[in-house]
Amino acid sequence: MGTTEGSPTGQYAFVVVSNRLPVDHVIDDDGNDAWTRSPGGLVTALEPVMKANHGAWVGWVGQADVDLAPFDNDGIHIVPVPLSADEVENYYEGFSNDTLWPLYHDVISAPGYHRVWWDSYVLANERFARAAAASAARGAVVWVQDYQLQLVPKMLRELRPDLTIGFFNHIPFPPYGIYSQLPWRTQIIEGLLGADVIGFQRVADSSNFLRAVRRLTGFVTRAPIVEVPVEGGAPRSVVARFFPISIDAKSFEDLARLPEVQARAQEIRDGLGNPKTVMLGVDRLDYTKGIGHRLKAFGELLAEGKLSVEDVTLVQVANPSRERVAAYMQLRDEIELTVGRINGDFGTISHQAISYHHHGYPREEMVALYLAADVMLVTSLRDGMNLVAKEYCAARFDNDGVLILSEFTGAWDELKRSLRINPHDIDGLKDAILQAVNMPRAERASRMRALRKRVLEFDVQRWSTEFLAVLVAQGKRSRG
Ligand code: GDG
Repeated sequence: MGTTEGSPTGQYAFVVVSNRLPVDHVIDDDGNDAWTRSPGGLVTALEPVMKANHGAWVGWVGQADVDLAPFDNDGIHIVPVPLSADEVENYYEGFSNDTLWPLYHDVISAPGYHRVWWDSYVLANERFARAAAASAARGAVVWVQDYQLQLVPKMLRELRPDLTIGFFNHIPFPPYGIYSQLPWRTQIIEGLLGADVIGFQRVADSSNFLRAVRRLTGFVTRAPIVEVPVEGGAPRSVVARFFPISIDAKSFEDLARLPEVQARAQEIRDGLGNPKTVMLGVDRLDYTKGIGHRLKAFGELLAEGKLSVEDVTLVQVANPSRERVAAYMQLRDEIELTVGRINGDFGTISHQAISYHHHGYPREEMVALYLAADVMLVTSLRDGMNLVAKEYCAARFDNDGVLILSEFTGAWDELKRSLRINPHDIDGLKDAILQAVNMPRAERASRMRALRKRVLEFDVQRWSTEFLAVLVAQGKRSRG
């Protein structure tokens, strides 16, 4: 890595670094390059900070071998980082999505440990770090996002010691007994400790991280602080604590209040043959989400005659995801086989058991689905937060609807008036489904009011404001 003297200084006081840029490349009607802003919560939360602080966003455009010059897009300076087809395969699909993702989600699927993947991860992280270093003004605040970029904080600190560096991990941080499998476990910990503040979703994640720090480096920790020794100087303090992420709650409620979205919700119910109960699952098609467990519970309830397809329909949106990774291809086959079996066994000419959709929808349609659903099923086996659970509550301004929520999600720490389930306990899951289907209106309302209060108060704006306040304070403490 280079040194301070060698690295150029950019002009941006606030820089976000994430694997993917918040814009998608499209070709417009005249055949020219154009950009559409992806409407994720992170972008919405950071947009005001970006605009007020002359912000830049460093990330990959999502296509291999596309090298574009930086450009401005609606008040944000966009800095594309190119990735070759090899890097997409090794750094992204390989090390990020087939090593770190399964390892950090309790090895639900077996992680692959391949040295070529790791080498590519190091090189790609270096490229992101250099692009961030070249964009950041002297003393700027840089916020690095997620598990694909865990080496960036250290690399960036070596290039630019003047920067205040934050990192947020969107996925869980595993217990040491699992984390210690990783052949490069010490390098990742050292990479993260380059930051001033390391944010996690849950208290359990930050404690797991602090334990890994103690075991692998021997550095002293006094939660939430890690004292990182500095050669010939006083130790540097790093804050590692939880900052649960949230959603732009008001925008979901605003959409739900639109008459056309409500009309669409009714149309969805009509289209399903107006069953008494509509149950809904919305997930990326990922093995962490427990879709198979949910289908098993529903299938058994139908088989036992405790539910009937005339009364209950399950709508399952399975958003296509990581389709080139083998574990995901296999998962898709398993889920679709199960859906086909359940529909074949229990469906009638007029009533399907499961209405299954392997595609993504516009946000308005998602909100219409939330409004149409009497019961929302979140059955993750492990999930950093799970934003879908929060979106469902935000949309339900009518104080109706029942949220069934896995205790293995970050959201469970906040949404305690949901129906808590352990997705591995199929009988418990079936009981919760029956309880939800039969819950009296007054109980639904009282639970939903409490859930909504939490989600509307602790929104993504608050999350980013709190993280950045701690980060800036920590930066001042360390660098005056
Ligand atoms: C990771 C962590 C953590 C889904 N289908 C459609 C669609 N979505 C949107 C949802 C929601 C988002 O995608 C999914 O967020 P989740 O939090 O549920 O899950 P991951 O994708 O795994 O996210 C997770 C999150 O990062 C944030 O830190 O909570 O734990 O795994 O917003 O609404 N959106 C649209 N159409 C779809 O078909 N428009």
